[in-house]
Amino acid sequence: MILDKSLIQQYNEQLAATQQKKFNFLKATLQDEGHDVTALLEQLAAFQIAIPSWALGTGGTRFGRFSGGGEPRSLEEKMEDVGLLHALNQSSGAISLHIPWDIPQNATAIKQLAASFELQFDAVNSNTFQDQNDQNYSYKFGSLSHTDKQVRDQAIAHNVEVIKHGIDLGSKALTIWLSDGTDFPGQQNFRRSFQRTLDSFQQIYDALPEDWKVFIEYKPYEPHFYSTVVADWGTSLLFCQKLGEKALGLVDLGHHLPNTNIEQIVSRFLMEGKLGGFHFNDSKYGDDDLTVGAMQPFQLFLIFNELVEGMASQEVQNPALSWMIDASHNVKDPLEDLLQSIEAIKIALAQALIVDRKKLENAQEQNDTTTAQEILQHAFRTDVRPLLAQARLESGAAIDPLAFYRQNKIRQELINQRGVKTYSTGL
Ligand code: RM4
Ligand code: MN
Ligand code: MN
Repeated sequence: MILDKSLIQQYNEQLAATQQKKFNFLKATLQDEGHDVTALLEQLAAFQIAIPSWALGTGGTRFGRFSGGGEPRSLEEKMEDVGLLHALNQSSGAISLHIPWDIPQNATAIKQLAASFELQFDAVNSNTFQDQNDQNYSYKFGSLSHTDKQVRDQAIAHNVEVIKHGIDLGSKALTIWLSDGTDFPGQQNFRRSFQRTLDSFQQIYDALPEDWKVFIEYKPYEPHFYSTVVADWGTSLLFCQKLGEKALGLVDLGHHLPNTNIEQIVSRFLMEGKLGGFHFNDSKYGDDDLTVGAMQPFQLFLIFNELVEGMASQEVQNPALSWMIDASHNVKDPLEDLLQSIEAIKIALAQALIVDRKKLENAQEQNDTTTAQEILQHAFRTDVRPLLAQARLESGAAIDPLAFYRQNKIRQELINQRGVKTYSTGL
């Protein structure tokens, strides 16, 4: 479905007066506090978050899947959905493909289609956590870490193939989430499986074009329940340090054990110049893949606080980061969920941008814990939503994308076009 942009304009006109009132109040408050509101608006408008091609359909659990209707049936329709999101919020100008779930059959045509929606191709993702019908060897006992060289070679070849697809589309990074691990104590020798994985990573690394990066994503458990080869940020960092400068760590917010201090991990990665990017989602227990900000918005803010501080610091030399949502839903409309996630990310970014850095540093030097806490909480408790709405208004997006989506019955329209019983590739 291609959105008629004049509809957005008409819609914004209805909301313009209320938006103006709210924005003027916030603008005056922020200016009093010494912020450059124009610069803030620019930073917010420029911030783009990639949408994964597997988040546009209803996600399943291992117990079942309930399609919401009107799901995209092909890569082209998935791109159409991302284009729709981008038209609504001007903040999701990139798509991240998972291979082989979404293999572009005709790269030139797909690139043209992407350009028509003003979309770029973000990192490409490999998949050696499932067996495909046409493969020779099974990944049941691992892929890049497998004891059998033939299995490892097959998994390496798949990653090289994914890089090739990425090159054709103009991607600049490969994300490897390696599901390899064990379910029972004694099943594998930890040291040897690390060494085998390092050797496999090295071969993939060697196949990267000059201007590419590889992101090594970590995850403590699932699908395996005793050990995971790339279990945590320390292991990811270790691999990256051994591989070289193109290898960077990837933080998926759901890939931590409960109560982990993720913001400190972010700071450590940045300190070493080894942070590649994020997979945003939220969780209460594990890799729940819930809507960003649905459970722990304060944690999200604290993560952005580290990012904003770190990226601006002279002491930090880290390449530009890659931002992506990695969530999948079985009860919500995926497009509504993505709109909410993007909003939550941008709220956290805006709040982190208005932290009084000088005062905070001063409080830290003085060991004034109370003031330090007050400064962070003041930013976190500021309602920055009118700022986000203003950035959208000024970039031609909808003031309130979710309300627009509902008002224009977009899901119903997608169902009319695609049918009720449609299923996207993905989990
Ligand atoms: C994993 C991990 C990967 C994602 C798959 C679908 O848990 O988060 O990034 O590609 O799920
Ligand atoms: Mn992920
Ligand atoms: Mn995950």
